[in-house]
Amino acid sequence: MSSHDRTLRVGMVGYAFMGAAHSQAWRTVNRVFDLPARVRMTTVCGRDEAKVAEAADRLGWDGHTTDWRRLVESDEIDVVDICTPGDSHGEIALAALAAGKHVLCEKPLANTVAEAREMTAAADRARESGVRAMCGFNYRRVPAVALMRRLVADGRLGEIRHVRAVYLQDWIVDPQFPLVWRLQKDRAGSGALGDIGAHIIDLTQYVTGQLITGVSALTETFVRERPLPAESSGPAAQADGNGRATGPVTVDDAAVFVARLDGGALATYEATRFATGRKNALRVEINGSRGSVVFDLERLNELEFFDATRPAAEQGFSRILVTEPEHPYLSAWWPPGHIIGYEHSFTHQMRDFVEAIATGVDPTPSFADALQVQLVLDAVTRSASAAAWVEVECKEGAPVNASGRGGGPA
Ligand code: SOE
Repeated sequence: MSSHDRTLRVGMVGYAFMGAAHSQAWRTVNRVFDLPARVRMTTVCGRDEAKVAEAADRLGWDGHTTDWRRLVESDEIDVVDICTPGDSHGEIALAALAAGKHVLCEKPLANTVAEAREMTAAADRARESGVRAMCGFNYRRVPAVALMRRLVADGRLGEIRHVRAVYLQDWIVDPQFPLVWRLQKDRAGSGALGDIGAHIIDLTQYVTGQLITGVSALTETFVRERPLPAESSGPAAQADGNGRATGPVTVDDAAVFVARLDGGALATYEATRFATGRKNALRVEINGSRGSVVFDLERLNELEFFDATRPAAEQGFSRILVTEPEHPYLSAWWPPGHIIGYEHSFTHQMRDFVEAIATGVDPTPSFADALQVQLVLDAVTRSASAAAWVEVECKEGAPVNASGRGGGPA
């Protein structure tokens, strides 16, 4: 927190898609929500001087730098927002926490469990001096997801029996799509699994309050060689039929897995970048003994609810329009029926982060929550390569189902 007023001076590292989404949220958060602190978009950081200078101007940052270490060490920065590929999350977060900066880190937290553990331990140490850390699982902050979680918590679905989650994209179906960083293991850690699978792992654990205890998984890489990006300094290039330099895809294009949750539910997950025609299709369905609920990101202002306690002749999935002011965040926006969008989840994320910092409480999802997701990602990867059921270690090191519930194949 700056010395002279309740201002949080933010430094953001990375300015591509997530950097742009975060910038929109930083620009908006104090204009929509009445918060105990104001953010100042102080510095954006990127490797290319000309490009980051242009991004600073376009995205609304006061200044720019090409040196993230200088940003992290600066006395003019209170918060570090990490919007870079996963291979730099660890070193930036560790340096920022050691420098006493609050940290928001994009998901997944890291590329490996070891890094995620180190980051979580550093966040735990930093918390003792009032430093806060959060991981950017933004879909938790869609009001319809909050309603979904409340219906489960209030017992309206009864005993949770099934969780069914998909996250479907198709942006790399064309084999000529270049070998960008998201397709390289050393940069991204994994492919669809960590990028979009992480979201449905976090979301289902968040909504149900249950943890994944074990998985059985398949992964596939459908296109194994791609043209190098124009400015690539990437992996050893070969030449394709047209003489263009190509490189190996080293991550999964798709991951599908079944899982047990520690409350006894069975779950199925599908994360793919090859669902032709599906652009950003996240859907979660939960079936319980007293009802079911469905969230679909393409209709993010709505929730489908089936109440099995109603008279049979009146039963059916009802469509709840989640725009009333009693739902989280919505009283700050527009009157009922005036819907919100994808970008609002990031503004809600910044709202909660700023309030947590200003009031001295821990924001969620914490790095420990994100470590739990990382442990599931790791279990899925190990299961797929071993063609076997793999128990998920919990963040404290014991298997999640040490509680005796859930567990491997019946
Ligand atoms: C992948 O293309 C991606 O940008 C993810 O990285 C984001 O987390 C997701 O919200 C949208 O899709």
